[in-house]
Amino acid sequence: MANSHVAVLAFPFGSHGQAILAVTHRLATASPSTVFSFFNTSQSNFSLFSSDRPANIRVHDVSDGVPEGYVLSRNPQEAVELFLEAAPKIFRRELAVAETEVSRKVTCMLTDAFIWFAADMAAEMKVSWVAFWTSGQNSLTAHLYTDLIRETIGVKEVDGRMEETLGFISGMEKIRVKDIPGGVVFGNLDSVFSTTLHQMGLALPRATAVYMNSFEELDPTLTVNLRSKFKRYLSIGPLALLFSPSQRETPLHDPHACLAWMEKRSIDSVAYIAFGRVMTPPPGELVAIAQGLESSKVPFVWSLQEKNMVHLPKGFLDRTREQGMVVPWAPQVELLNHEAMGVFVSHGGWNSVLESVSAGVPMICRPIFGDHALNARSVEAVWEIGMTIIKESFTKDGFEESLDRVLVQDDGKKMKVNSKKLKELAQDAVSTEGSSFKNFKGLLDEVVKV
Ligand code: KMP
Repeated sequence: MANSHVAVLAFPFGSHGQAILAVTHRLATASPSTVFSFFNTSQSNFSLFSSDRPANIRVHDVSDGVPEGYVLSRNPQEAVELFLEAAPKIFRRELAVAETEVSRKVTCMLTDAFIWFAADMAAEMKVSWVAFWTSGQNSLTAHLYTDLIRETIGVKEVDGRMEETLGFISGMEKIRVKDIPGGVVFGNLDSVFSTTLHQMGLALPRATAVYMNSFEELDPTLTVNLRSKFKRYLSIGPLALLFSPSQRETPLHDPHACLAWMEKRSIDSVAYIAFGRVMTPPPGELVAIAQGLESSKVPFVWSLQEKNMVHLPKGFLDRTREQGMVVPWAPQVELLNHEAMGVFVSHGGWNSVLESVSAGVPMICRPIFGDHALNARSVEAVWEIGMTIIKESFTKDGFEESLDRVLVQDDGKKMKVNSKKLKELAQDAVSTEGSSFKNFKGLLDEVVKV
């Protein structure tokens, strides 16, 4: 609407900035008269804004909360926690600046769900708060029910209860205690990060709306459960399908000709290995991946950052020149959608899971942290579209056996069938009569109305 001014508050770590920018981009295109003030650290903004953006998105750099002269330790969580502690003050200050610059009061707060204190800011400003959960229904449920899980399972001495399931939460019957994210019942419950997740779970029911990059049909029981918790609950994904490749901003980038190589492979045969930009398994496991690939003879595309290639076994690249390719960058979505693709090997991060589901490709997951183990469990036991890596991390034999199970055994054929079914449901959800399509319109209404 003519006077709306949406303050977008990003969480500047992992893939969060990219996710909220993608949604902001679509909302801004759909509502050109609304101003979107996008608040994010300069470092994160720098990595995001290489391509064009609509003129009604105004980008603001905010402080990362690291005190002058402070030297960060090697623990990546430290930067996250320094930011979270400083963020309420930082965002309040920058919001006031933006209101003056735009000459419009903020009418809606659109924030990453991790920025839970936006609940209080929005209440003070008497505006709506729309929160974005960038992972799945499963992890969101774990954080919403943290108090119930703690009361039922306990918070100390949980070691003996790791195999128990969360049957007391509708939709979580197949999830074991050991699958839930750290900081809920095990790990350091008093860290700034754990407290943030807990507070977020308590604050989200106050939001005007909570939306996420998933689709209702992926987890119908959890969808009903979540809907009962929120004022308005909107699944709008998979975003990559909702905005189809024809609307892609940049032409296809495939510098290593992965797709031409795929053309020569047979159907459902290739293993694609990628762990995203942030997470990589330790060097010993990279060696195990290489050995497992080599002895399995499975054709592969391995997306591996240049700096990690030194860990590959001596002669591996030469010996596997025919079998596969190791590349620093690959067109992931196009690869996954190629008919020769057989299995996606990843950490089980939400975006990877959703991209695999969207392409109908089974998965092998090697969880690293956060919601990865939970997603891997859902992949294996709820959707039955893949598995957690045998032995829970990469070993030569465990990886070879996992590849065999998904690519060769009858079990794997069932995974393939189930993956194809989920892909169809995902496509239905984003079609003009589908749930995600309608929910995106609902989100637009919530965000731009004054
Ligand atoms: C740094 C990060 C993330 C993180 C922890 C970090 C991140 C992220 C999560 C996460 C935690 C619990 C969930 C889902 C996700 O944790 O990006 O249920 O998403 O130290 O960047």
